[in-house]
Amino acid sequence: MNPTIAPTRANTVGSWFRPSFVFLAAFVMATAATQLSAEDTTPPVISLRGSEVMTLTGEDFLDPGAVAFDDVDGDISDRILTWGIVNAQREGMYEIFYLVTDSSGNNAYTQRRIVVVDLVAPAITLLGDDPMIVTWPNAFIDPGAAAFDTFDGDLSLAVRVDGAVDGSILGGYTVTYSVADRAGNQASMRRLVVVADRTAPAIALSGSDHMTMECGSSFVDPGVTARDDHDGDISAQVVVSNGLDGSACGTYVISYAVADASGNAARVDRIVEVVDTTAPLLTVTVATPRILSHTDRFVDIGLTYQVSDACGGVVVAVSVTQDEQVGSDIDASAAYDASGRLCGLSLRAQRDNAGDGRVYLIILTATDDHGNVTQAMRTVTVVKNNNKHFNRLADNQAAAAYAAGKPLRYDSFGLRTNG
Ligand SMILES: [Ca+2]
Ligand SMILES: [Ca+2]
Ligand SMILES: [Ca+2]
Ligand SMILES: [Ca+2]
Repeated sequence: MNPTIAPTRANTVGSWFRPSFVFLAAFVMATAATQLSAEDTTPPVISLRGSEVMTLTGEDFLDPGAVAFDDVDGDISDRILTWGIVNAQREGMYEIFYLVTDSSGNNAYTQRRIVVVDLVAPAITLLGDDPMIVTWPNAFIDPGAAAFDTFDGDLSLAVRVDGAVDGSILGGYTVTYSVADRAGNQASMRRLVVVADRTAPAIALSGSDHMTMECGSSFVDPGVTARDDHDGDISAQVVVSNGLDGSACGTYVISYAVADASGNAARVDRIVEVVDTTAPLLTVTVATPRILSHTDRFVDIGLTYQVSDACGGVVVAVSVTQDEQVGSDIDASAAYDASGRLCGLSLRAQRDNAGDGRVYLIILTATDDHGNVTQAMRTVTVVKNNNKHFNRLADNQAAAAYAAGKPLRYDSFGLRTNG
């Protein structure tokens, strides 16, 4: 009895039912009983193409089929009936039966065994990045992994995860995903998770971001403070890039740079303007502040001076005025050295007859490179003789001229200069 068997031709596998040899034998016997012929009693010869036992490891089953020859009918391969089904995606032992009958009802059969085994490990696919960066101090949220097996299908729910990630501690962590199929084939994949500090430090200027300093003085840097979310106070690691030249006027940029231990960098700049607002230092000495009027001769008054400026060069100019004019002669003469620097001054030892003596007011003007000016003055008096009376009058005039600090009425200088 085999009411559910539905034989089909050629290699087509037509039923989910796996017929046993017992069912097949019953069919053969029934067929033989009804179709035996006395003329041809020799059954056909049926033989398999390909191997009698086939092993599949996941690939589709392609039946190589069988051939059949009969002594009377010849090649009757196209009459071969085939039973059986192979599920190449399910492990197991399968049988395919091949039956042929000649035109006189003689039967022949054969069979093939197919062994389906799973030798292929599941495939794991990581979801999300690998490596995966987790920004400290956030927790690692595992995107998981998918697993698929050619025999078992989706095994994602069976994936086992090993390896903890502590988002509060910087470093690299390994998370392992593993799974096995029903046949015991193992698969695993690893993900590198890096807990990283990705936030740059905060760096802040102490003091103003735009400072002014006097040329020639020392720059006192108010500094910066640097604080990192992970490393804390890293002010001591700030690197200052300072091209400041405090002896030269100009605008300078001081850069403060710092990086946290993870290499996140921060920078801030400060502008420093070096300015010269300080006038030169000037001291003047006259070795001969009083000269006698015996003749009209020129007398070197022994003028010396020291001048300096904290920032750059200084030019010194001299002017001489006097309180009286006698004739049109030249009354003052300045000397200059080879470099054009004032190096001496001679005045005419002359006075009119008013009897109070002549007063010269000598003004030295020192001007630095940036226009800052210092003036210093001295007086020289011309007395008729050493008479105390006349001396006192002349000295009083000189003191008044010095105190006034203003040019006197007559210009003695500029009549002749060498500079
Ligand atoms: Ca035959
Ligand atoms: Ca497998
Ligand atoms: Ca940081
Ligand atoms: Ca100056």
